Amino acid sequence: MLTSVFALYAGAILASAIAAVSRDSEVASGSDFMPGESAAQRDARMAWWREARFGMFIHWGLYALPAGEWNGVKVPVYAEWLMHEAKVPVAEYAPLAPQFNPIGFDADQWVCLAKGAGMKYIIITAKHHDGFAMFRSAASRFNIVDATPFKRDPLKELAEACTKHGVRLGFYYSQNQDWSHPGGDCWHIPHWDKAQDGDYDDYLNAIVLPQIRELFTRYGKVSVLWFDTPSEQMTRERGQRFLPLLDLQPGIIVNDRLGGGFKGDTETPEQYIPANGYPGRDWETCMTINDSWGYRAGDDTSKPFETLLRNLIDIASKGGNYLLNIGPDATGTIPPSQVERLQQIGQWLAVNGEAIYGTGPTPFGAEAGRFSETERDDSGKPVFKPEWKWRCTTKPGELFIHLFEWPTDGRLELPAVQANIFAADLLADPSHAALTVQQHDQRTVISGLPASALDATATVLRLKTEPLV
Ligand code: H79
Repeated sequence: MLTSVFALYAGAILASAIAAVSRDSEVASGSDFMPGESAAQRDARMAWWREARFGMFIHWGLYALPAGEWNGVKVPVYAEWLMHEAKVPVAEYAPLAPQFNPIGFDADQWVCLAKGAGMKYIIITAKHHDGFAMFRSAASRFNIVDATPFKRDPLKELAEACTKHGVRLGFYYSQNQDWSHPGGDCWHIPHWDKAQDGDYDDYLNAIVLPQIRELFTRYGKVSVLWFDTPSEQMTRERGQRFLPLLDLQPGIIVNDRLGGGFKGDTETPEQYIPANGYPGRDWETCMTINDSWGYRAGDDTSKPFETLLRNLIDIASKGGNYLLNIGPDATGTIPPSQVERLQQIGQWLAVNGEAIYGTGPTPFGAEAGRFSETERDDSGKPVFKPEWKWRCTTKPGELFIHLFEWPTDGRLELPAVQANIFAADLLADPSHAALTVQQHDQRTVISGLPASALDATATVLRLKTEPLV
């Protein structure tokens, strides 16, 4: 039965909700990127990230120009994969650079959009798989300052705007794949252009390591380094060459995609929310708003606000972060439907943010859904069927119940809470009128709720608790 199986001692859970993330024995020590780091040092380093819960991913590069179409042929889905999918020769892709002049780019506006959306950090593609650097680089002339009429360094401008507005900045850097520099990896297919032939170590030594050094020394504080798509070539030994660079950015958080068996600081489920999160690990789901990371012409399939907000809440209730992507176009304009979605999320967070930021996972669990007994996915595992009635996030002494469905009779039943609930109200109620709570062995009953939801998408019920004595 839901209540008896999943109701835990809420007092203890609440007190330890955030700390519990790092208690698992596997990560009781520091990061494998930072030998010698203690568990306490790791907790201190991860503290802002665990508080943040919501970040902005930005995929922006030369691929915004073709925007998913090459020689009249639309390539499937991910516009930033165009060069790979259409097998564009290096000498045909490079001439995009002199056409790239995103004069509409406004770092302040982007950072303010993120901030207004309630996002606490930004991760932008410094270099994606196409090999083009969106920053000044002495390691390769294939960069936005040297190869475009724009000549400005958008990462520099973003770094300054982030400092000004109090938003953290991190860099995505494609360390393994590079389709333009000799020796870079081309992801499971043979090189389609002789110009790509070269030595992988030379590529790492001449392009990757110097460019990461540039990113770590010219832009002030870098809060996150986001690697992507390692292949077998990124051995342990090669991965280890990156480690000394991390010393240039004390406190940096690094994801789990360097390769070479390094686990890094964060799990990075892409385009999905894990059924039960990753108990004992920090994690971040990255997702597109529409169907492509990089700008794709005509893709106005932005997910409904309801879906995006539920994802944020679902992720927080499982102890993770939501890294939600925007794909600005080649003029530096963010697609209007993406701006609109972010503003909607920001409006909700302005009222309900305390139920997201710095919260720990649910002490219940069954409310998230269940694994199908009949349906299996491609790898033979049972399919997880989410349920969308409610979710729970926690803080010491508080339970936040995010209600997606509103009870018609003013009365809500929840599983039993093994702590004394001494107050209940709704975050969206300006008067914070007290609701009535009855606690039973198997369930909790809240009554006196308004006839209709205060927020059509998610109304948050706050329960204040103290441990049972
Ligand atoms: O940067 C974003 C993606 O470009 C990159 N990671 C995020 C954050 C990424 N997503 N998936 N992959 C890398 C793995 C590769 C998927 C592929 Fe395909 C499947 C490559 C070729 C087939 C997707 C579909 C891309 C092109 C067609």
